[in-house]
Amino acid sequence: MNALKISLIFILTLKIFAEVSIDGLIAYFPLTGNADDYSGNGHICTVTGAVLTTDRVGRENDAYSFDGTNDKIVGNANTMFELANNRTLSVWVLSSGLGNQQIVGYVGENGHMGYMLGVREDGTFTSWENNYNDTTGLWVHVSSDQIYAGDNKWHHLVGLRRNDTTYLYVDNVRQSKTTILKPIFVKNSNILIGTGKKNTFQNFNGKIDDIRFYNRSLTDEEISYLYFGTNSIKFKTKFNVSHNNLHADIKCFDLRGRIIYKRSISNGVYILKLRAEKKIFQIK
Ligand SMILES: [Ca+2]
Repeated sequence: MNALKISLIFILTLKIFAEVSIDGLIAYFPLTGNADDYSGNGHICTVTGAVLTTDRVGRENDAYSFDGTNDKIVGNANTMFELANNRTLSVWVLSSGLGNQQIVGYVGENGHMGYMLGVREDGTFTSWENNYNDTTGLWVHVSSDQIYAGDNKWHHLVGLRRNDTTYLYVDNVRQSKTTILKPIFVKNSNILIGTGKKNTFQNFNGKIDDIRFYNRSLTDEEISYLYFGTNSIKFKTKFNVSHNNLHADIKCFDLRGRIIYKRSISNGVYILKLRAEKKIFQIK
């Protein structure tokens, strides 16, 4: 194997679903025909009033519509959602109404204690968190730089906590405001979708889709992948592999030339598996 050098370039144009590592994915609700959890953790949600509707690319019965009055989806309590530090909450949302509304989060029965994505009175999107208790209350909002309420357009929201700081991303852009408050939780907290409390409160008016909870902070590249990967029809992936008996470097780029995945590997046999729509490409 002396001086063996292999250089390979694969250029593939594929139709790819969003694929971010499932590492740390503690709940995943694609809302495809139902409100089932596909993370493997078996979370149970109950749908009240919300109805299936078309998603952001026109797929029927692939998102839920909420009437802004009493529609909601409520899930179970689980300590795995009690994330005071690193976490990520990702959702696609279409707002059809004005006023304070709640989109998705993990919050106590009193509407306090936890974290959530929502719409504020001023029309901004917000990632809020709260560690209110009976004697002292702290409630902070990381609001978007622009107003989106009622624009009837799909937007990708990510509420994320990374290294003690909470950020909000809208359509792959990190918003300027941040906060450093850590939320706390109560035993009767629940997954809440389209409502601010287990009972009806500040219910959302619009559509919600593709909810992901992670117990880690996604990287900017992963957020970009969630945003562009699900929107883009064509996705060019280029692999550069140079093998000099020591290591190989693999890099994948999106259509804009940005690196979406990179990894160095040592000698061995590897299987490269790409999952595109209804197909799996495998290279050994
Ligand atoms: Ca969906």
